[in-house]
Amino acid sequence: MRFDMLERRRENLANMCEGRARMLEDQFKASMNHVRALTALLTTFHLGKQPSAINQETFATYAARTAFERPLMSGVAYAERVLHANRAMFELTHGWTIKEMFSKERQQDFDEYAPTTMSQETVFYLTSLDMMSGQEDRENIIRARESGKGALTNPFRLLESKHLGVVFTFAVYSTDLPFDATKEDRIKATAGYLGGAFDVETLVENLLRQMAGSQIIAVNVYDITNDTMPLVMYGHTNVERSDNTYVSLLDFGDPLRNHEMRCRFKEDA
Ligand code: WA2
Repeated sequence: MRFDMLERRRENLANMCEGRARMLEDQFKASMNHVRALTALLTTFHLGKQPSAINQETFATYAARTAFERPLMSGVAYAERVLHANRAMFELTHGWTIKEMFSKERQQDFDEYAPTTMSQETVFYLTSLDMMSGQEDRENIIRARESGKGALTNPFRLLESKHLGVVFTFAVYSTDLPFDATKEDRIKATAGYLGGAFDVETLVENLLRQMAGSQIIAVNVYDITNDTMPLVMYGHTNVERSDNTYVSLLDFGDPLRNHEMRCRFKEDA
């Protein structure tokens, strides 16, 4: 191919990749901002009222009515922080026992638990499961509550759907904390966790399929937090960084994680 044609092809790939990266980033951030807004709702109407003005039914209705605000999420849920000393009382009040995430058996004794108490209908199966029993969810819960910022997991297979995705978690505190509160202050004030699953495998797929040129380019998204071991977050075929690949940086709003999009023309295009 002539040099100027190759140049135009490259430019075309760069434009398509950047367009996709910005679209994905915007939808990710919009979804996360809305989960953050939900924490204010929970603080005001759940923790701030005696008795709580939010129950499963109210939460599920509100979550369904605002689902369009979280275009890449399959569902949101609230898990309560329960200390072991309060477990018996908590289980008696709810009329169910706290369960391990994968076996669905009664959770064995630990210092604390994070059972889901309210959920959007689409992820109702999380109810009563201790979200601290899954490694990705657990690490995310701990990081979110110590930082007061939103946290994203590694890409992993989500419960039930088994789709590849990531979970986003935001801590809900029982008191307003100063911005410079210590980790210990934050842990002590933690009342629960609001989170949601980004079903990347189906919802990102949908988004990208709708964009012009989707038949001719292959797109992958990687978590490159550990640069020597990129983790596939989206994509069927592995796209190596090479001369034929354009790389767009992605910022999903978790400063401790890095992501990138890699695009190339498909073999026959
Ligand atoms: N939500 C949906 N599917 C999942 C999942 C999850 N976590 N974990 C594994 N599959 C209630 O961080 C608190 C949501 C976790 C929030």
